[in-house]
Amino acid sequence: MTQSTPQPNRALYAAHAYLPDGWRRNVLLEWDANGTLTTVAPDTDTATVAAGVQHAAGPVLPGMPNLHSHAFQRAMAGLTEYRANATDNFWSWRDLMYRFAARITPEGLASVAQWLYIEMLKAGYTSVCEFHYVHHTPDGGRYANQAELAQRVVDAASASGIGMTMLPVLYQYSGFGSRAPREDQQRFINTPDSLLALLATLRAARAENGGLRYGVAPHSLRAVSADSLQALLGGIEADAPVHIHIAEQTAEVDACIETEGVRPVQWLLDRFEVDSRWCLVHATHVDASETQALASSGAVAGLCLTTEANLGDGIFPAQEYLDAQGRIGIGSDSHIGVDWRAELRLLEYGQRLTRRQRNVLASPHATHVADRLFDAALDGGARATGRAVGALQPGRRADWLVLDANHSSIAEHQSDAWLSGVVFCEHGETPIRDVYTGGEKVVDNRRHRDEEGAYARYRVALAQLLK
Ligand code: NGQ
Ligand code: ZN
Repeated sequence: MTQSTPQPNRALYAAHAYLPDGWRRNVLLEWDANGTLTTVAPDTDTATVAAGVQHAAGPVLPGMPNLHSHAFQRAMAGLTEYRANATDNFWSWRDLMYRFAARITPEGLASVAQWLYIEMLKAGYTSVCEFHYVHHTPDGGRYANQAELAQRVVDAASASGIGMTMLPVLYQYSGFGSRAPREDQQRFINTPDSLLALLATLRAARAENGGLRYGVAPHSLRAVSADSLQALLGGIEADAPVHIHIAEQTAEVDACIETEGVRPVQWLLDRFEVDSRWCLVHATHVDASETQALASSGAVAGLCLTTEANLGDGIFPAQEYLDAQGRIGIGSDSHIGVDWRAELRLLEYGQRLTRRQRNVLASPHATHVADRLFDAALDGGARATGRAVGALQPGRRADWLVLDANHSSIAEHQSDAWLSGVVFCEHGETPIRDVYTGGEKVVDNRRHRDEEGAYARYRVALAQLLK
């Protein structure tokens, strides 16, 4: 299709764009008033492009979905990097995180989330799945609007322009065997019914649209029972996304084996119809048979490499899983870093360091590691969002990044090395220049449209939290 466009403000012409079949030249992108791509036409003759159509400032990549976020934790990044006791670990970090969660207010959460989503957009994340579990007042009481905190997060996303999958979390117990919740978990606690009621309230106030989808998240096998998980799934649409923390720490694997007689991923696969609507976050500790079974299920393994490194979780068997055609996506989780390039780099580097090899996650079909991981994280991440994102294709959301072709990570390189430069090189400022979501340019030359005000509000919220 090489025709002029009647809507110059809903069209972009790119000398290079990364389409599902790789880098293509002279690509005309057009989208509709809802922000959905209608035309993706490579090899469009420049002469046929209508006057007034913008030309992209550099090569265009699809925007990356971020499949796992706890927005409030952005405000504690960098504040737990000291040894507080002889055996500092994930669980002692969690105690500190709970103390922080206890201090969050609705206004503070709104400011932190909005700044975080702006940071995500600037880094090239165009969608986020928010695994939202701080629901109630600090003593476990209900806000007048029971969905107050979730609504603040949804509003922060829409103000920033990032696409959102809101996943209200069911947190019911404190450990395997339906143990009673702890005092410092009261803000999180619901039954399946009360969580579904909260979700209904939220949906009534903020309806789904091209930039917003709802799903649910049972927090972990520690926090729900088989019965409550069943009840939760019975209360939502059959295709709504379902995310769960599954096997991050060896202690939870051990506790699962002790009480249930089987490892966590196996437990879930045995009891539920786990398919492509599922995202298993931190499927870190899987044995060989779970690795194969998870890959065959079609579920997405949600990998959060910088957080998993930060918390001392362990290393996921990525090579075996990818070779079994398993789906992956990436998340920034605790937001110790907000950069998909770093997530993909660390995914490969964990393998290199443990195997003492190079280019471990390449495949015979994708010899460039960065290309294989970028494609995999786009596809799996898009599935995890439950939204039509993750590719420059008609029918998908008009979400993309424009690279700076003069950046030292890619300048003078052939296009087949661009993704390698973007993912593996760390040379100064980001090579991501502009970012579009739903066809709107929300980041222009590395600046988000609301950056100054949002950062000022974030600092006020942070000062309040740290007082
Ligand atoms: C969370 N975060 O829910 O924020 C968890 C820690 C838990 C990560 N796992 C709490 N990274 O798993 O109990
Ligand atoms: Zn998490």
